[in-house]
Amino acid sequence: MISETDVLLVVDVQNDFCPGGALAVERGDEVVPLINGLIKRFDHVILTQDWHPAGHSSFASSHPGKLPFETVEMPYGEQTLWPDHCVQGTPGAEFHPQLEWTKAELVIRKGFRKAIDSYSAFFENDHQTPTGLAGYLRERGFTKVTFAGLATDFCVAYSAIDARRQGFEASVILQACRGIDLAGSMETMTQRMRDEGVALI
Ligand code: VGL
Ligand code: ZN
Repeated sequence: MISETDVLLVVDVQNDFCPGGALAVERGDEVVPLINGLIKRFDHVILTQDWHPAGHSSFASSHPGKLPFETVEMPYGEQTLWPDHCVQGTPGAEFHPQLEWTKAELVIRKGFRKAIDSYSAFFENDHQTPTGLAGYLRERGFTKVTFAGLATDFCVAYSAIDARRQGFEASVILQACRGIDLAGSMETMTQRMRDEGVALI
């Protein structure tokens, strides 16, 4: 049963994470019809949107000599480098054209600070800078967050783990997610979600 204190959080269903996009997640577009079904069933829906300024520090192109999917050491720890993606205002940053998002009550944009990446919908990758989402959920009286979207092993997983750490119930609908799977990250992050008490559905 879905109650008034439940919210659906749709993570980064944007063109750049779908086939043909700059950081395409394999079969990423397959989640769209499933997520549209979930959006219909939930009374409350929030979206996240990866939203980087041009020249963002998570882009390999900002690090001479580095290639996408290599890592660099940032002041806040190790950071994977990505192809340029989800640049503010570009078509790649828009939601998938078939995503039925109009019902969403909030769009949380993340990754807009040039010097720091943000996988989680709650905290940037320094694990300290909040996005404001936890406060919003508390003020609205939501206690349980259900996650779907892209990518399972990055933004979905980090968001679900932070939801638990912020005291919310969290579940992930795996069928309605697709992963990047970099260096075994699908396996690692699903185990980490289980360990943190995220329900995998
Ligand atoms: C994501 C890598 C970089 C994601 C965002 O949405 O999972 N992954 N930016
Ligand atoms: Zn990003």
